[in-house]
Amino acid sequence: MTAPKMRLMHGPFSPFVRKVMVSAIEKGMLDQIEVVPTAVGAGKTNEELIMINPTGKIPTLVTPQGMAVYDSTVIVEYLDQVHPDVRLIPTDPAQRLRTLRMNATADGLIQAGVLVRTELSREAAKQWPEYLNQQWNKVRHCLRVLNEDIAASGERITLGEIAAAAALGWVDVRLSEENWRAQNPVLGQWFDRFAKRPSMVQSAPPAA
Ligand SMILES: N[C@@H](CCC(=O)N[C@@H](CS)C(=O)NCC(=O)O)C(=O)O
Repeated sequence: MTAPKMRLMHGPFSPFVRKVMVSAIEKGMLDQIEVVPTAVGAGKTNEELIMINPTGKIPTLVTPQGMAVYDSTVIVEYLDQVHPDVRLIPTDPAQRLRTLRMNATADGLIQAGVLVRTELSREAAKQWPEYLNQQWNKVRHCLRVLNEDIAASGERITLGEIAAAAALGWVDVRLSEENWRAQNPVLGQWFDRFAKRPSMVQSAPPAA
């Protein structure tokens, strides 16, 4: 009998889902996960999802024992617990802190970027320029810090690098007007290499 799988509530365009997918592939765990296409969208509650994850967001992972695990960072922590041989969140305190901080910077980049896109989607007269400017500043400072972190990082792949790559993949598609490589050349070169990894290629969003 085959072992029951984890179920991953998934959307192909979500950078947070991509973090989990890249992590699962890097850990060799993809065959333990059933991908469940899950619709989430502005202004519409997914009633089934919100019953198991009160934030109503993807990714959400349901363990074989039936526990809902969220958000993306906690899911990767769970994957590390299930398969500790290839850890993506190190146990060494200094490395762990560095990894989790980088992960937070990458998540913050996406969050500020989403607010930029939301603001830009309003008609021009209804936009709040100071707010837009504030969010663009966050995007640019997150990129600056990721550039510094990558310049200082070794060869090891952790959740920090995976989160950065998922965020940069999203920036390239959703904030394509931002020429971030010019300001952050180390990060740009690193990402262009990292994006060729099978885990990144396999988890790439479909072409629009
Ligand atoms: N902190 C969460 C963020 C997840 C997130 O924002 N997911 C988006 C898709 S990219 C979502 O589900 N949005 C639907 C909503 O907010 O209602 C994580 O790391 O998993």
